[in-house]
Amino acid sequence: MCVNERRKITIPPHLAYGVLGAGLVIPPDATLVFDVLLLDLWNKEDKVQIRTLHKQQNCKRTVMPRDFVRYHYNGSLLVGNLFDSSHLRNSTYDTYVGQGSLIRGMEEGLLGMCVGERRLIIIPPFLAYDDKGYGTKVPPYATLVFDVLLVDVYNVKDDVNVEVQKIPQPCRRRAVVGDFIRYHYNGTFQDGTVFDSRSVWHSEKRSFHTTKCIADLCVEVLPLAKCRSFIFHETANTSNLVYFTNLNFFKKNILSYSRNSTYDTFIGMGYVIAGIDKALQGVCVGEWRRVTVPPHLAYGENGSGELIPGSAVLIFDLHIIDFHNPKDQVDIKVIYKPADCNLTSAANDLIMYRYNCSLLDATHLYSSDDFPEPPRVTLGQGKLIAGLDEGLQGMCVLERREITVPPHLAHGTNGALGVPSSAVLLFELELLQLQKGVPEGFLFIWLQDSPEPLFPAMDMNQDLEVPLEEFSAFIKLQVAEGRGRLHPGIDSDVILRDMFKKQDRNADGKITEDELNIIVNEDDEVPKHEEL
Ligand SMILES: [Ca+2]
Ligand SMILES: [Ca+2]
Repeated sequence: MCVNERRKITIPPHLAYGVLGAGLVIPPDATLVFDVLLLDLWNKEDKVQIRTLHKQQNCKRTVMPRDFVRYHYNGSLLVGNLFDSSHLRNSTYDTYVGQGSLIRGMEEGLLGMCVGERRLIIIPPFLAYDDKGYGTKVPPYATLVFDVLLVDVYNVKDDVNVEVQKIPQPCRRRAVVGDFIRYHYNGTFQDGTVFDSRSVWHSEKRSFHTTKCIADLCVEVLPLAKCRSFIFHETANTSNLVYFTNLNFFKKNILSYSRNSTYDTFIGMGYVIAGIDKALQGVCVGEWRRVTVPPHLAYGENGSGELIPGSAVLIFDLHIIDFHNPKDQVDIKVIYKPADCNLTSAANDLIMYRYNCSLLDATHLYSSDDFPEPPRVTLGQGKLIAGLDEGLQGMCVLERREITVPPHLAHGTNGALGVPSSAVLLFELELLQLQKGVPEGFLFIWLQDSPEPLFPAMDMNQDLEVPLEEFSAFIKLQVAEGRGRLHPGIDSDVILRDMFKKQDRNADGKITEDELNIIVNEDDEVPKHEEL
């Protein structure tokens, strides 16, 4: 007979109670008819039976003794009567395996399971509740059938598991503790269910760069001591302090998190769950990592809000956009340098240059090709973001460079149009033209010692006065012969008129020796040969 089989068994008297019958119930020579339903069947030699109903192909970890598991189950008797179900309670059964907290057959039946696997585990009574049964629904000597779906497994000894999925080459630098990183992530549970990253803000401790710290939020978000050290953490090269801001701002920013904006934080300083803090160390820009974080390095036994159940293993797919250290300087990589490179750009020089600017994930931001002609700028006068100005110095004409500019030397924590907060920028540069400049405030400088005495040299026809024409001719001669330099980028006749006016103190249209000497003496405090 099979379990659940029902038979009508007719037994003639000579195979039953015969001529005697049995007491008052069964008369002599009675044919007996039994209606039999087989409810259960087992043998002392039976073992736990496992039937796999579904199993992932890619199973890297299976349940081992002392693991902690979370699973759903339906428990039924052999005939199919359901006696218990985690599904009806709407929560997984969570327990250690191999420590005697389960019936023996279950301890054995869970071993070797993968997350996402579904098994039937059939347990003979002597490995279940034996002669005692359990409650009103499990009778003594019942074989039990558990339909188990494994949701989660980890071991308290587990560390963060990092699988590098894609790593760009070359990886010029790896992130370390103290770096500020921007990354995207997807978070799932081990069974593949996505949890909504937007809603775990209160635990994920995002950092902000703003202006105010509300004490009660600090208490809520971080231990106060930690919050204080965070408040007074100063980022290099900026006067910005790093703060947590008020609750509404905090919520609004977290809740507006989307695939289009990165998650930004300092690494290794406790602003994110411990497992992520650890897993971010050693990443390269552009890298993809899958990180499996056991609950003791995530949200622990209590989980987080409605979204992260207690003791849940979390899997994060991380994509690193960029990172930098507040101490980083501009990184300059020379792509091409002409053989003849004597004249190089410096502060005060007027240059024309080409550029392409992008984020480190290759998102194009802006380019000189977007304009009718390449830009001209005087270096060293605060007209460009600091890192670009620095990266354009020391170049010769036709030299090409790639420079990496950390945010504190670019658009900082505020970002700019199209430039996210705290973004590292990559510039491709080519110097097209270079006109050596003069220090700020000067119109002309001597490149060699000026003639001594100056006035007779300037008064070329020796009539003791120097009108504009003579003055202009003299200065132009100095420039032509390499002894002096005019301010680049301005019409030289305009400059010469300005210079002449300054020297011609009484404005009679000519410079005299006295007028020239007064100016020279007034300018004594500046280096002698840099101005007339
Ligand atoms: Ca003259
Ligand atoms: Ca005069």
